[in-house]
Amino acid sequence: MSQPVLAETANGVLQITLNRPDQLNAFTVEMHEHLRAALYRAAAEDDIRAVLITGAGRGFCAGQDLSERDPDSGDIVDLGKTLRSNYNPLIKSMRALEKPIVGAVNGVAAGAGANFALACDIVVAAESARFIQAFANIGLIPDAGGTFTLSRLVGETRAKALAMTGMPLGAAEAAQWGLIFKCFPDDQLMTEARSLAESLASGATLGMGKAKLAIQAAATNTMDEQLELEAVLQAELGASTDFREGVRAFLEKRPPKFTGK
Ligand code: T3D
Repeated sequence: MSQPVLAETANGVLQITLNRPDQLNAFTVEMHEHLRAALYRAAAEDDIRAVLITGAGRGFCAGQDLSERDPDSGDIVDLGKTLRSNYNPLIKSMRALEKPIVGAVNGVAAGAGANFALACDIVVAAESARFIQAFANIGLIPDAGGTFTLSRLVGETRAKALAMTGMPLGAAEAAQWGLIFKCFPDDQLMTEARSLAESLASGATLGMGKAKLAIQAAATNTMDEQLELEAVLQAELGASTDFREGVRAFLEKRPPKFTGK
């Protein structure tokens, strides 16, 4: 049986490919286990400097695999429990990873699949991709961080409209709204996404990881707290090899060779 998640490294990038194309890469419990393992590996291995996440086949991810939910069984599935044991740890581990994550949304991203995509640090999408808060169609609220992320990315008005209507938002409009970074013609997506991920992986990734943490912290910090956090993190980075190399390379008028240390 094929693996539900493929994880391959090349040129400092761990590429994670959701691999249930016939179900548009919908999440199963097994897929969550594999994703957790891949993200654990991304955190643990120094040679992995950036992560690229995409989907196999025509979809990115259709959210929870609804065939794991039986509406006719007498048992009520505790969705709070499935969120706490699968989706919440997934989103938390993506946000905690001090390495850049590029999401390459190759096709439809629906439900938790859309919010999983939006939890990546830099999201690029194929022109034909759509983002759908499909929860509205089955009487749920956006999860996988959606209620936090959506309003911050596109404001409350648009966040509520997406959540309540479940309307598909095309990639070009998603980029105009600021929901994602950029969209590319379908046949160029993976070349562009790989090139972005590899260029990040060869950059000053220690600093990128701290920038990620600081920008995320700004969502809840006061200005004073944020200024202090910047001072703490900058002190740490000022003692890094990458900082010394960056300044030295500038003064010597040559490209820097960063190691992420
Ligand atoms: O339960 C909990 O733990 C709580 C957490 C919830 C998180 C969530 O994500 S809730 C939201 C779940 N997702 C959805 O409601 C989306 C359901 N899918 C769709 O609405 C549509 O499939 C799409 C809009 C995503 C794509 O439409 P389309 O027309 O391009 O494709 P399709 O024909 O509907 O789907 C293709 C196949 O994928 C099809 O299988 P088949 O008929 O070829 O054998 C379809 O059943 C399967 N598929 C698509 N989405 C799911 C799925 N199978 C299982 N679960 C899915 N979510």
